[in-house]
Amino acid sequence: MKQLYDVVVVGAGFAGLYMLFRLRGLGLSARVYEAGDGVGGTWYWNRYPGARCDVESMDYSYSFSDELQQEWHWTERYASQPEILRYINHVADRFDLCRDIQLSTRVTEAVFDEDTARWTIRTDRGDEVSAGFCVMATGCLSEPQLPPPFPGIEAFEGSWYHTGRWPHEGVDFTGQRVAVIGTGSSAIQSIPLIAKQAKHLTVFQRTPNYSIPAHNAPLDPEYERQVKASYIDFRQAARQSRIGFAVPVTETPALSVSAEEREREYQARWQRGGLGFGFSFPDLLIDEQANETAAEFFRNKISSIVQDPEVAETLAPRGYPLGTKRMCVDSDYYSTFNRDNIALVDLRKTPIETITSRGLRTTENEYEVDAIVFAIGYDAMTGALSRINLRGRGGIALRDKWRDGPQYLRLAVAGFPNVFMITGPGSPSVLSNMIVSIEQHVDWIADCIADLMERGGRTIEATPEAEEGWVAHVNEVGNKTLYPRANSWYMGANISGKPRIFMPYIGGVPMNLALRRHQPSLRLRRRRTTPTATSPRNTTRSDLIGRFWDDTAFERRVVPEDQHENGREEREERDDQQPSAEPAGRVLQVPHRVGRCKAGQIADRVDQCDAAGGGRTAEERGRQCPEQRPDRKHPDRSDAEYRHLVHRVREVG
Ligand code: N01
Repeated sequence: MKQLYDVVVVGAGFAGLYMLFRLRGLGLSARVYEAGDGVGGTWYWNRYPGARCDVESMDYSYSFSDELQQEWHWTERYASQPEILRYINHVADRFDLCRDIQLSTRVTEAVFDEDTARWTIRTDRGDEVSAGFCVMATGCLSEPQLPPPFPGIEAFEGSWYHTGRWPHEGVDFTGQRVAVIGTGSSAIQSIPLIAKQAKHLTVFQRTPNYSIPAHNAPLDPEYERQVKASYIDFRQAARQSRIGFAVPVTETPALSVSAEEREREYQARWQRGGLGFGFSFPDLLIDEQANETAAEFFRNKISSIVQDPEVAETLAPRGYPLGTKRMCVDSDYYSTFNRDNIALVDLRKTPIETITSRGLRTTENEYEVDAIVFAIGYDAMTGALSRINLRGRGGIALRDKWRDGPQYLRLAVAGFPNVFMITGPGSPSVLSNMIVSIEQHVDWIADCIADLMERGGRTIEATPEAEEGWVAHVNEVGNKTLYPRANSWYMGANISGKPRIFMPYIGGVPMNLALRRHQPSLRLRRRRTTPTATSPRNTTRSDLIGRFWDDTAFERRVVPEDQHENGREEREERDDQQPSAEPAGRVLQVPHRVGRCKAGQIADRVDQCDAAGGGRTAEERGRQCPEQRPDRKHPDRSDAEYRHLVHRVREVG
């Protein structure tokens, strides 16, 4: 007999672990399947030299437990992979999560049964279980581009590695001739360390990147003390920023200030280091000319660091706007090209023809090497999801539905009831601090499941119209920016044959946050209850969700269990997309206003949410952030300052 669970979670990285924590809190049974031999997701696999997070460590951590965030101590401004992995394991142990996690197990298939409205999940180890809900915590950058797409790879007699599948025991390149292919974040972090160890390193670059110094250092104890003393404010600011961590912003467009003033701003941000550079001016991602001023600043920096002018010119990014491929954050990347044991090959001039038994051959030269490091990235955002044979209503496969590009409603896909995707396509995810987005999505999903159960419903899913509208909105907002100008993995351009669509949502974290903020707490009732009609005086959390979804191009329906004998009624409801006058809990169908949701409105909405009150986690709800309480303004921050943190979103809109 199949083991029954309320929820199956796929993946035990940051998202899967917190999802499990929340499900436990609701009293639900859950099973987490993880392909790795340990928890940690990205941070379990990415063990290449120099791997570290380019979001600062005080920001890149869970906020759901005050005890956890107070007791954990980060040692550096930017945490290294081993330290982040230690943190994740600490969280797993501290909250006793491992007993519900099955490691070394890859979910291969999940199939929806319309009669029972349950999912059958199968794994590569022969498990076959049944669950009411499936949560995909599969990560955005977890499906490495493997095997490397170069002919002749099987003939290579040396060793080769992909940065995203690095050997746990590490690799000693001492005395070796090494090739690194790729110059994205993984390469830019590993190249300085490999160059120090190897006898010789050749870097094969197809597209030069914009990389800014990290200025990494031991964590300043005074900064740590300050953050720990005001964590609620700190997290609040992160959630209200478009990218999930607060950075100083300027309101004045780049071209409306003098060249000297622009230079001063760029220089100050270069000096501080990190991804905040992208926020030097509000128009950098929407105005090509403004962007060019920042790009030129980078090129000048590169030529001032790299001594050989020809190498400097090869490293100088041109032809696509700064920030439209993921910016990199490095330690000594450009200066590494001043070493005498490193060479740079420009693949735009001399592409790789083949890997040979002794190295690789470009259209111009043959390079003999002992080891090749493929830092060539991932089938991003959709790769891991498409790899699972996920079959929804009528047996439709997700990978078929997504053949021409992902269709989604931020957390859900039409035709796939009770499946949620954490930080999937169409969400701010990879454009944000992942932990902030993850917590927001997980909280929403947990509350939604609890709500559905409370209302006696059995399935919830996106409607095709709302899904279509959301995809159109994501594209519309994305197309107002310069992002589509680059051949980036955001666009799926790095994978041959992948549809070219801007996959993440540029509207920012606050929009999703606003969804969350409108939800008062809810206790799961274990027995089914008779749904009651809503009234303004007796507003339930679902109504609030519904209303907000209305405002944000979402639509949801709840179909009660007793109407769900064989899914017939639900299919019928699906065919009728008119707003329903059904009482809440029976069928909740909210009219959607697709396309009207402008980024500016999103920001305004967030301000309103603050006024509406409502904390975020159970602990925070208990304590209530001062900004959210009309009677207690925070003494150190004005409303204007907080509004300031809801930056850039208006400009993008
Ligand atoms: O992968 P990438 P990554 N022939 O796709 C090149 C996150 N991350 O692993 O630009 C030749 O960025 C490709 O060239 P091009 C972060 O979000 C975070 O480095 O496509 N070259 C590019 O140079 C990041 O963006 C952190 O022309 C080929 C490189 O390989 C994301 O993960 C650290 C090629 C791939 O770069 C992915 O980063 C690391 C081919 N056939 C990663 N195919 C931190 O938090 C690809 N390339 C610090």
